[in-house]
Amino acid sequence: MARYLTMAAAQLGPISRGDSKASVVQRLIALIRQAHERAVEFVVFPEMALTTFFPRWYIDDRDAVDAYFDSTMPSPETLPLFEEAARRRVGFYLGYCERAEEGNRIRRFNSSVLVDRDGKLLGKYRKVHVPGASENDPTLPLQHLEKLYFEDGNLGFPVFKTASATIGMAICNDRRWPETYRTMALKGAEVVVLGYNSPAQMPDWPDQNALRAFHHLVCMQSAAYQNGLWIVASAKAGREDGFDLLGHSCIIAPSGEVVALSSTLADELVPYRCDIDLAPYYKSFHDFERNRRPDQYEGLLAARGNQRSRADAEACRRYWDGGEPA
Ligand code: CDT
Repeated sequence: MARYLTMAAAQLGPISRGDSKASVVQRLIALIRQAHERAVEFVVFPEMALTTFFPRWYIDDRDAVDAYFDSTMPSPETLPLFEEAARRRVGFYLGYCERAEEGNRIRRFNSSVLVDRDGKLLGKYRKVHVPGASENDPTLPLQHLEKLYFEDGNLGFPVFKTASATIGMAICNDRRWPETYRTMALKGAEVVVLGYNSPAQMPDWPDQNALRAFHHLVCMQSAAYQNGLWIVASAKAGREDGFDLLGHSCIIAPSGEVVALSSTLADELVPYRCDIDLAPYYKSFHDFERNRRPDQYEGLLAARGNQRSRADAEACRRYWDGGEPA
């Protein structure tokens, strides 16, 4: 019997710096209600779905930045979202900023959670490919200081077997890396869900501006086909605190085709009834077990590139310990 799962990207328009988390949660709840009305069973919210994308600024006030983070999920502010989603039987992926106590110290990650249709937390993911810089450079028209505020994710790429499909998570920049998808596909993922905050323009690399949407789609379309995956990708979109974010929230089939695409830069539900069995169908075409040649892939797991630079790690620790900026 065919397995169908109706999923939706739950795109968000801009969230400004002054917006409370409680007000954003009301927008998320509105999207959950719409999903329920349209028979959607699982929605994907963006990366850092509760706040503005603050890494675009160097912010000296650490307490103000810390207020963007949550130590528990559900947190007091997001509990109404979890309750409403469970009442409506809509599962979800939610990106948020995680404050965790580990090894006797506080650590901060760019994270996401997967929640089933009963409101039960299935698992957590911490962004592996943290992009940008750790040094404040006020001369730049647009900064991207994720490496200052977040440590690298340390949970790998877990996948979660649900009643409808095996699902893995990624966050924004992870979608540009083939290793993200292949790691999860080898663990049996049939669906990869991800949220993003991607600048619509690159002021210091303007010849890329016209290609922003193309690059966003091309990496996911090829990954979906090469790994036999459904991909649901959800944007924080539109002009946020004076900076433009890419829209193009989408659902991509294991054939590589874009089967649903957002048409606005605002809060928008982008649903599609997905035939999950297309995933094993495309996987059987590639037949990893028979045709992969790991003996010929020397270097793929070499240490090169997989160590966060000492300077980035120190800048992040110094920032949160309250020392002078780099
Ligand atoms: N949020 C996020 O990961 N954004 C990155 C931009 C990196 S530009 C230094 C992205 O891949 O869209």
